[in-house]
Amino acid sequence: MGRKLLTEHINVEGIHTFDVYRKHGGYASVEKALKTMSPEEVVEEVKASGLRGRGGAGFPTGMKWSFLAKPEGKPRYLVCNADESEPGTFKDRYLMEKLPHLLIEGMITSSYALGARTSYIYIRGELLYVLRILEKAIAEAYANGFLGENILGSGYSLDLHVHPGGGAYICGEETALLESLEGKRGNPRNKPPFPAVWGLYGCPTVVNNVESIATVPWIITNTAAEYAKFGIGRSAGTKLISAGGNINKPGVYEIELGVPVEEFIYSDEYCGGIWKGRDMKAVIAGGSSVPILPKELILKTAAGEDRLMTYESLSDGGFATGTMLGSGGFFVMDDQTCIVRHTWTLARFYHHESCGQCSPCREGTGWMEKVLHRIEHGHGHMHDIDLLVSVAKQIEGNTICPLGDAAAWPVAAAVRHFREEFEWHVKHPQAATAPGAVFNKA
Ligand code: L3W
Ligand code: SF4
Repeated sequence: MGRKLLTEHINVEGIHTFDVYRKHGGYASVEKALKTMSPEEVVEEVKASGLRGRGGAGFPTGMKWSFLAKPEGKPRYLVCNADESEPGTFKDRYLMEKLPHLLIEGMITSSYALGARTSYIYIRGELLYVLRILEKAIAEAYANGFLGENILGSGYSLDLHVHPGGGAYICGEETALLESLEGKRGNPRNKPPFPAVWGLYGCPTVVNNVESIATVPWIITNTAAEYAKFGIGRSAGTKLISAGGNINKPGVYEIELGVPVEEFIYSDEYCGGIWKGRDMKAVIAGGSSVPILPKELILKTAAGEDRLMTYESLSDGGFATGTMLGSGGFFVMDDQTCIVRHTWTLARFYHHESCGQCSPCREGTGWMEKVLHRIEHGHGHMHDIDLLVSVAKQIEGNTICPLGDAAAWPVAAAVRHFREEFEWHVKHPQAATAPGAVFNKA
């Protein structure tokens, strides 16, 4: 069994309450930071840990913190991005539901490091019951002197609010989230300026994912040096993986970064293999926004080495042969899965969720959905397959926010790795549209 850093006590009865959480060592990082460390020392410790953002981009957390501008007379904010909406990703919900005080502890210690006096948790609007859990836990933290004025007599004060999200995938993009938090429509802003300079209400703001913030308590309590002992190279620590699809044991797993992909999929400690004894066809390793990989490439890199669950190994070979760790939404498809149908479903999602601000995304996602719909429904032409690649290329890199790329990459990768399956749909429309029909290479 791998060591659990965040979820060690997740199944302890009553761990969602202040008293039980405290009994199991909870809030130690707040005591340590506020009583014995300067804010700069906390930032340095997080930097030294090698922690990278767990929301999808993998940007070094300590570096992001050190970019925070400190202009005279302006407040600074910490905003937790809890708008988890990436298809296939459900680890933040699990963490907040089971361990609300871990996130609150991370918010306090991180806010202290950043000099924030007011902080926010922006939670996906649909997760109303989790919002209630957090509100209850926040009230307990106030009642026990861990939030509010003069926390633990340290002179540091913090108010923490939970804010329900706007009910759109795009509100999880950090600048759209800030717009939404300000009470406006969640349209992404152009970057730069980054939120670290111009964030909430035009003030310097750090936006971090739930899991990133929930990792800070362990680092501060146990030291960066201890944290850096977990993982491999630039992929330090552990990562929560939301495992789903056609596997025997779907769920959330905290893995030490560096576990071989094959072990993750087939061992009983994790996914337990493919359901119904079937073969595996493909995997989306990091949430729906990352390129899909066929079985051969998800298990081994192009050089024939074991693919590992790390930022580097999963992206080995770029998009020709690799993918991304992303948000850790690990979705496995068996040999009965239709890749064309799956790609169309995703395209429909991104088209629906595009905010419509930039033409390549607004128009391109619509085109991709339309073309995929006709291929899937037996009306496609051979040139449609290249048209998909061409539209994807024109979206990539030409949009305000990453949703454009997120819509383009899965389509381009599906055609790159499963062209034969698209061609089969075009050449054999009747067979392809029969109920339950799936392309069979043999
Ligand atoms: C200051 C600079 N700050 C970069 C900050 C930036 C942001 C972070 C990463 O998208 C990805 C996306 C989804 N000065 C800075 C700087 N920053 N340079 O660093 O920035 P970026 O632009 O690389 O990414 P992002 O906008 O954070 C996130 C992908 O994640 N994804 C989506 C996951 C969705 C969820 C969910 O629903 N919860 O996790 C999955 O792979 O496509 O590519 O903070 O400000 N010079
Ligand atoms: Fe909106 Fe799409 Fe442009 Fe992002 S890329 S700003 S979602 S239109």
